[in-house]
Amino acid sequence: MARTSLPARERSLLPTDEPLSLLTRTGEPVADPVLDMPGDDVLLELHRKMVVGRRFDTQATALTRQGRLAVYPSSRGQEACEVGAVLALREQDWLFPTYRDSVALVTRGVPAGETLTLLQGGWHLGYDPYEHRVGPQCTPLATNTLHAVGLAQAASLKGEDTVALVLVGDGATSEGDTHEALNFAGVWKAPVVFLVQNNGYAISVPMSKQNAAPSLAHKGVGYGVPSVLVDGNDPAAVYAVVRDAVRTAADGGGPTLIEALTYRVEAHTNADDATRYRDADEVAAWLDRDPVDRIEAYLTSKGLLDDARRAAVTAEAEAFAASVRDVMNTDVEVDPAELFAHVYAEPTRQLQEQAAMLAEELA
Ligand SMILES: Cc1ncc(C[n+]2csc(CCOP(=O)(O)OP(=O)(O)O)c2C)c(N)n1
Repeated sequence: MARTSLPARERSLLPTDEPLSLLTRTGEPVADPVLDMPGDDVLLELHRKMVVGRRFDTQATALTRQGRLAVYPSSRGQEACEVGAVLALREQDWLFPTYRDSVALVTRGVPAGETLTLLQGGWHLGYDPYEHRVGPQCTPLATNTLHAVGLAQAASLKGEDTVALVLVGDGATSEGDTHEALNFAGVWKAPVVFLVQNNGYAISVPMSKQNAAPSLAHKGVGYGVPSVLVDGNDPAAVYAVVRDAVRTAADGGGPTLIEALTYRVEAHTNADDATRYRDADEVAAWLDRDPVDRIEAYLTSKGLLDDARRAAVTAEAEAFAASVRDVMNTDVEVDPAELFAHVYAEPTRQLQEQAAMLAEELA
């Protein structure tokens, strides 16, 4: 059905045909009729946090090779989403990330060592969710969508000014949880923002094998949730659409579904061989759309980023990577019996039996 022949209400929920963008791939500004270019201070902060985030990402990948991290899902290439979305949150808002979103956590201020505890296998969760207003990094796909809607609705019932931002991948939108979460977010007009980082693949499964809709953002219409399609490699645009969606939610306007078109440059995790399901030309084409290069080009052409500032940001990123190495190179004392703690308030008989078996094996 042609867009123009749809009833006005449905049309208003649909995304634009082309992804929204504020910067071309070579960093020239694009005038958008709806989105405002973020201010210079925000753009400089986006750049700083993206450079630091990328360095953190390469450091974490290196730690897997040194046996210091069990597994690491890189978000290289997705920094515009990881950083743009988090900087658009207010202090009182909550973030619900996945395993891929360590850079988002670090951007939110969770200490790197605490962020990486889960992936190191040191402890169930290395940080206090309440301290940073960051839910546990979830590894079961899409469970965080339900947590986000639940928290957002509870906050709304309590009269609190809190918005929940949930990050998911394209693959997670095929899970029932995402549909249940979108449905009730729409019914309740819960203050929640769904950001789908569509990086093209669910491990080796390409988008074409799991989605028949024109875009993932089109799915919002069925739930009465307005949807936005954005260039996910454009940090200015991602920041602007998430900030607008957070404002709408905070003002009582309900949820927004945002699909950000991006690409995972590295393999799914260090345990995956991406050359088995995608070719080098495809990766090269996306490297050409690099989000860090894009904002650097814009800031440099505007005279906001000079060699001195670039060097200072690089030095900050290097110092941060060194601090991550220091934390991760320190051996942690882990008591295997703690694996069973905090699973249930009252441990079940099965858990008690398993704990006893483990204790016997280790004795
Ligand atoms: C409920 C559930 N089913 C299956 C898996 C196995 N699994 C782990 S990652 C993944 C693909 C996820 O792809 P996507 O949501 O696009 O996120 P990305 O890894 O690309 O960021 C799958 C199927 C899982 N973790 N949880």
